[in-house]
Amino acid sequence: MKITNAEVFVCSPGRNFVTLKVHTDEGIFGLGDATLNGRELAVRSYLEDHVVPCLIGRDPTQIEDTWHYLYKGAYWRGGPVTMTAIAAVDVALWDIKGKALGTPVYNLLGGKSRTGAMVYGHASGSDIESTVAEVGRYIKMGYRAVRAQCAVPGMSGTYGVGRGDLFYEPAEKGLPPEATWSTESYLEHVPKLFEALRSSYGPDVVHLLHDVHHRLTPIEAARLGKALEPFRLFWLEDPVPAELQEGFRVIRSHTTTPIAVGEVFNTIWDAHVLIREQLIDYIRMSISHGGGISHMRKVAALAELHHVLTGFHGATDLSPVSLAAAVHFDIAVHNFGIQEYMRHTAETDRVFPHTYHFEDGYLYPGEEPGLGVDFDEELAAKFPYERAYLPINRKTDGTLHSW
Ligand code: EZ4
Ligand code: CO
Repeated sequence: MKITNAEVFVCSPGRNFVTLKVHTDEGIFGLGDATLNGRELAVRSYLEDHVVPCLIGRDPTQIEDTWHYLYKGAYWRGGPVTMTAIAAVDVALWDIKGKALGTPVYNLLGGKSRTGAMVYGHASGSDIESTVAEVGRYIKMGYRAVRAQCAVPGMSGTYGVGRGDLFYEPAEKGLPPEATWSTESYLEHVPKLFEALRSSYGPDVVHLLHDVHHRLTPIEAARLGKALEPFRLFWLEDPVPAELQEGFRVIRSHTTTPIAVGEVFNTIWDAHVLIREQLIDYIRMSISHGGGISHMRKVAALAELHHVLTGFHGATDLSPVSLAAAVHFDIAVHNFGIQEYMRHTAETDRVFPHTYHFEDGYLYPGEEPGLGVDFDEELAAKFPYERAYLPINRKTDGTLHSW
């Protein structure tokens, strides 16, 4: 089999997605997600201008060799643009392999370790009462785990607090909007939210999660982790910016609240110290930003040795192609922890028809060969790219802060 062509599509059925379609001389094609929120066109160019010409004529069954060809062959290793592009090629090749062999991708990854992947959804509200009610809605829909984010009094536009009803979209159209941040108000407010959640729903009906979006210092994060211990979080996510990983030692020495990190990591080299030193409990790298299925298998295997579970990023900026790949991986890999899952808009679901499905708090993959996801090019063309960015975040004195 040979790769004959690969096309990159940028569309915006509710939000922007970059999709790679790899064609072969046997008529089989594979799909990969190349979406990088707020930097979509850079990945399109990386693929179209630098990767696709090198793919033509290659054997699509040589997935591991192609991965190293793109990673090592570039000389310039790693980074989000490169690794998202490599991931898209890798996932498309796994899709092709599954179709060629007539088997779903999870079967190529060792078969099922479980039947479904437990997911968490995002509940948020403008105050504690409405956030508690929103968590209740997710419980009623069958979710076993819910991330709770609440607007902080006195702060405009708290990041991670959804605007829509059951849909969550972190990016905004146009140029980046700006929001304000006060650590003092935030640290006061969050424990009150989780106290209210546990007093409403009891100690064990639902797993509760919270995302800090990299906005605290290590000692502040340690204080928050300690304050949240009575409410038994499933995890506290991205407590500090993760470039300086020593910060996690400080957090770890103060609190037993489980820690999750990694949605902005791109390679195993971003994660190996945190995993080897058992400074985290969940690794949140995703297939689409972490080099694809081939690379994430290595991350998961390293994590398994060190009691770290997977908890893939799965916000709405990861397309249904990513989500399909994640669900196959989640049910196969032994040290799976949880999968983030925010439902896409109806337009997105129509552009990417798929067979994975949600039921009773779990996602289940389809049984057809490959990933079980398709791409409707004609429909996608009706939703052209619209510039959109993640918000900028400033402290109350105007200093730029983590997003
Ligand atoms: O900020 O997906 O856990 N989920 C998140 C998301 C991310 C966006 C970034 O593109 O933190 O909201
Ligand atoms: Co996050």
